[in-house]
Amino acid sequence: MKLWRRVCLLVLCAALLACGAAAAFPDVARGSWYEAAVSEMQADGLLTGFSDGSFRPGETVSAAQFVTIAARCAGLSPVSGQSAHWAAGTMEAALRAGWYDWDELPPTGERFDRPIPRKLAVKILMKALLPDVRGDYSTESAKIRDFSRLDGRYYEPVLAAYAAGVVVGDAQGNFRPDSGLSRAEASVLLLRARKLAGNTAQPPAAQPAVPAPAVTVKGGVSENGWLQVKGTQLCSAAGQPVALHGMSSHGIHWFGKFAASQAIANTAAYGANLFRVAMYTGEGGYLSNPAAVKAQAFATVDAAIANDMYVILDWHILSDGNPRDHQAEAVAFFTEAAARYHDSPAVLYEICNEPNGSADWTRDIKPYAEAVTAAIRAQSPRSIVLVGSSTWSQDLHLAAQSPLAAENVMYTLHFYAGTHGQALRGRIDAAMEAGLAVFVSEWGTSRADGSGGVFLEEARGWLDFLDARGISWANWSLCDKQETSAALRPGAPADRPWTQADLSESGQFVFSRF
Ligand code: IDC
Repeated sequence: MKLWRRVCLLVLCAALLACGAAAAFPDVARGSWYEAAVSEMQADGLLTGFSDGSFRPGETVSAAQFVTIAARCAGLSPVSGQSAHWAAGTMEAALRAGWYDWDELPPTGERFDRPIPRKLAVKILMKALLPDVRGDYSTESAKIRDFSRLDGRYYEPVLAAYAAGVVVGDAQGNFRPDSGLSRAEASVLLLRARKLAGNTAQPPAAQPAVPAPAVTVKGGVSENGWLQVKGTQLCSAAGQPVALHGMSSHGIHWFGKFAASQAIANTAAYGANLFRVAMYTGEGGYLSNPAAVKAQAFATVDAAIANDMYVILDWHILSDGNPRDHQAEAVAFFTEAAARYHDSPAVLYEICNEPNGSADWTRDIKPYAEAVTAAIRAQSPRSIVLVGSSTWSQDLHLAAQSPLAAENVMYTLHFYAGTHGQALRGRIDAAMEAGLAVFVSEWGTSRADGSGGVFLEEARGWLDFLDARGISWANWSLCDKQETSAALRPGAPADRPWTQADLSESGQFVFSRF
């Protein structure tokens, strides 16, 4: 009898518990297109609804709600947050996991309760649940009628989501990247991604061969001394692989105040061990006003040296696309510079920023590089020389077919994250395989015209790629110009240390990567 009562009690409890877990949301319509998804997610403890018991399927999902559900789906635990918002801990964990960037949802929380745009929701769910899926650009973009409205920053996740069938678009075939989505829609999308993640978990997708990160050291001139090139790697005097990271100035004849001592020291304070002195030759620069611009360039080099930083002296050809046109001036300039700095291990010489137009590697650039390198070596035999190639320093493959015979020469590759991607990365790998040492002496988070974006997702991919290969870089540019590649906000001061608020979106990202 006693036993019987206990069994009854147990059965009753179990019934109540099951009932509690499955208590359907009263506002989820039976037989609706989303009912099955919401019930399944609820049964798995992924959806909890509001304290009044409702689910509010038609309500627009907020960023905090979406990230919270995605975190439950992916098993991501909260860490300590940066604001008092109820979701701050989960948001911080998602940010650190790289699901989104700080500028998309600042950790200070002011956008947590706003509707999350579809493009960002898709990015987050792909990162959280299907990070290895990729979509072919032409196949997938053809499925999206309003593809032209999608910011390039979201191409990768959105194309992947279409390829995986997580997103199918509305009745007109539009993705509507900037609209919000309802809580019902969010549940359907997340459940689809979760199921696919479960299915794709085994067997693991074949990983592309990514080289193990090169173990490089940082540190300034006093630590690393005279640099040398060993194989394809820049090394310290002691032979240890070194990576230099820092900012390029904008044209020093325009933005000289950000190429002076305090500004350079400010980048060092964030961890930079390199500064690039962009001395335009055309555009009203050195060739128009040699004495003054040279004095300014040398003063900038001196300021970098005083901060124990490596410094690139850059003969910044741009509108004057063929370096041969001013070879005599370059030889004279670098002869004087190398004589002045012959006993300083800090200075690297970049002898032609970006040959372009008709400039040809074999006919123009290589003979120019031989002449200027010889002039530098006559004064300073050990200095590193950086050589650009045709097509704005993108034609590494042409340099690799016919490299210079000299030692301690590196070949520059310039990229802009909103314009250049896998094709140029492929050239770097091919050039390294052919034995070239590569230096990314200029790159931007923007498009190649210095504006647009910023493309932080793409930039992150690029920097990870460079880190894995021990490749050094300088970012364009340290100035407050109204263009997205500028690292400083318009009006930022040049005469005191900077706070985060002085840095642009690009600057905050780049400085965090020094
Ligand atoms: C751009 C500057 C822009 C300036 C323009 C012309 O960002 O403010 O008006 O030059 O002087 C390069 C060049 C670099 C460009 C940069 C962005 O080396 O001088 O700066 N870029 O367009 N190569 C590819 C991109």
